[in-house]
Amino acid sequence: MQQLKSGTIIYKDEARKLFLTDDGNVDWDKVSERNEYLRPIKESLSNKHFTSEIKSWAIFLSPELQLRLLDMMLGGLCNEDSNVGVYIANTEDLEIFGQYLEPIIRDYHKIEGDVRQEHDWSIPVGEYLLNEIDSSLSDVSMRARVARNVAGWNMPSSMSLDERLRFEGAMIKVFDALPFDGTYFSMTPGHDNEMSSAEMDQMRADHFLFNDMTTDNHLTCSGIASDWPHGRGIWLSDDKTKMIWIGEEDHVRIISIMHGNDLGVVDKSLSDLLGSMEEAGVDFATHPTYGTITTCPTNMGTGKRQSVLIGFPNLSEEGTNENRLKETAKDLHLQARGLAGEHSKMDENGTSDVSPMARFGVTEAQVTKILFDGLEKLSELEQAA
Ligand code: CIR
Repeated sequence: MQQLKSGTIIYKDEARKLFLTDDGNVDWDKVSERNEYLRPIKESLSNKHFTSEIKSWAIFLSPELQLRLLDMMLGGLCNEDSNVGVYIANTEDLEIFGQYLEPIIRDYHKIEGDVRQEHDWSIPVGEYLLNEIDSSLSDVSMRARVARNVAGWNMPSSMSLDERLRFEGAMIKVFDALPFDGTYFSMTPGHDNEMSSAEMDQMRADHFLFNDMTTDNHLTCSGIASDWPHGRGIWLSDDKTKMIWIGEEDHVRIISIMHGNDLGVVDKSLSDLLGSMEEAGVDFATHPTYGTITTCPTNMGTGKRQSVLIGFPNLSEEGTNENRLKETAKDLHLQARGLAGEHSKMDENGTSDVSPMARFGVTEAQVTKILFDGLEKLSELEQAA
């Protein structure tokens, strides 16, 4: 079988064919062979949990379900750098393929025993003040987002072009009902709300808009980036503090970005926006145990990621030793990313996007507290470094 090298971009139809028999059924021996090849390079969770028992179970699923299971695994099978390697494609997949997916989710989130995701948005304003950690932190870029998928629609990796366009139309109706003034900017060619390339560039420079998804083979081979840029866009509030992405890794990413020093303020802005979508009738997909159903198992639970952009020149050695900052943050259960998301670089001031790693088994309120407490400790270590 052709071995896909890192950096190769392929799309779902092509990816799937690598693991099919001539008559179009899943060839599980090819899946096993590929996993054997990948294991010594990097063992993703999808690879680790594709045990001989799971293979025997998969072979007896209906041909249609076997294809659906293979589709979910394409991200891991087609990328040598995959960490997780599985993307959920339908909101009912956790029921149908739980035997395979649940061990992956539990492994990633280190879940032991019976845990159920709880939600709590009671996050105080005026308590998590960054300038009380360090007086220089009075005007910090603060971001909080939740990933959500809407019940009744296929998830992004399994949507057709027509469904992507209908979904965008359904969301535009929701935006019209929001109690916030804002505008929808579409990336769909020829759309009434199509944004210009200058607007797109500006939104990316402002870190409002997501990147071109076709440059990431995890997203292309799994089908998440299919039909790009059709059905994709962003709703942006007039005050530019609230935004909703359409058609990225999840159906919607609901986001608030604010400058200031009070983490609770950005949470309030985000929960107001999330609540107003629910009031407008959007039924987000949830699972009784795992909470919010997201495309990537890493986001299951709260789907919430909260971050701040702060410089750590000492711990990062003026940006020359990003790993030192990353490892120090990791010990505090925080992730320190570069300036433009995962796998991007920090600057010479060691400016990093710092967020708690936990998404599942913590509440939304706990995510904020973990961020604040972690920043307090990271700041002390920065001073001492
Ligand atoms: C992987 O398995 O490495 C990719 N599917 C990405 C995992 C991290 N999740 C994410 O960026 N949402």
